[in-house]
Amino acid sequence: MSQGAGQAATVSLRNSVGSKLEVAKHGAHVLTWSPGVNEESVLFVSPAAKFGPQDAIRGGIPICFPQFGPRGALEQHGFCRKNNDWAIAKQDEKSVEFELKDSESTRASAWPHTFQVNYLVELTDEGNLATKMKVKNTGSEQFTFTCALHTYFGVGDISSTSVEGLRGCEYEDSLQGGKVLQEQEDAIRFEGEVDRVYGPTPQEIEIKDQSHKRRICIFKSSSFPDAVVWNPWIEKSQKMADLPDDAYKRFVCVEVGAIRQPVSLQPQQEWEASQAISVKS
Ligand code: TA6
Repeated sequence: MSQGAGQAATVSLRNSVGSKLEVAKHGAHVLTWSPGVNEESVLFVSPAAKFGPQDAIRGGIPICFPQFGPRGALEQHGFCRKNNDWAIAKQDEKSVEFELKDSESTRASAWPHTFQVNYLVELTDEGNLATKMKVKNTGSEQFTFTCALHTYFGVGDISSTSVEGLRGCEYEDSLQGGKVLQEQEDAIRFEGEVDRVYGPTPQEIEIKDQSHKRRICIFKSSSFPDAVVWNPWIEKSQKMADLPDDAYKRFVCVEVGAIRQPVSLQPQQEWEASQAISVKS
């Protein structure tokens, strides 16, 4: 472990082709990922991000579990992303697996179940970023959860960025009180705040980052049936203390998850889901 970005205790991985990533133990939070040697991280982290033990880090890949957003009685996005009890279960030169079990504080929360989450972060030989999340019901009663990997992708300019692959998908528009609509566009563009929960969605979604002349490809397992597309734009950014006012121009969130249909696990039942991210010119 070392002290990485913002002085959080982090694990760094690097492979033979110079790809590298950094994960904070706090929240098992992937902070940076560079697919190629001397390349900037593909993930966005706010210059004003906070890294305290109670903070949700603005950027990278926050883990939203056991609740996405305000969809339940827990705090926004659940307790996982701020949790300091993640342990390193396994580590080798190209991967690290974090493990979180229920604790006194989680059992005292509005989601008092006994559980185990394992989160594997891997740098593939090609330099791609692969993450897999497993949830096990280690208790004696059924429970349900919603979750997402709330990935912040860095882009050169949000105004020349689009998200592709969701045409025809149903979505809940958070800006219209969750009104259900259907995506009509091949390419979702940004001319204001966008906050939509799509689902069900295809396994492949692409971010076209024209300014950097690249495509960021997301491949998710079918057990992540949904995808959130979010950019706060101007007004919401100005209300966020951990995001500079103009930083909305430099990222888009595409968040794979199980949101619209909560996941139910019987005692001893397991669920897993994964996303792999690659960059193409
Ligand atoms: O990404 C979708 C969303 O639920 C938005 O509504 C916005 O709240 C965003 O997450 C960030 O949430 P946070 O709690 O990290 O500020």
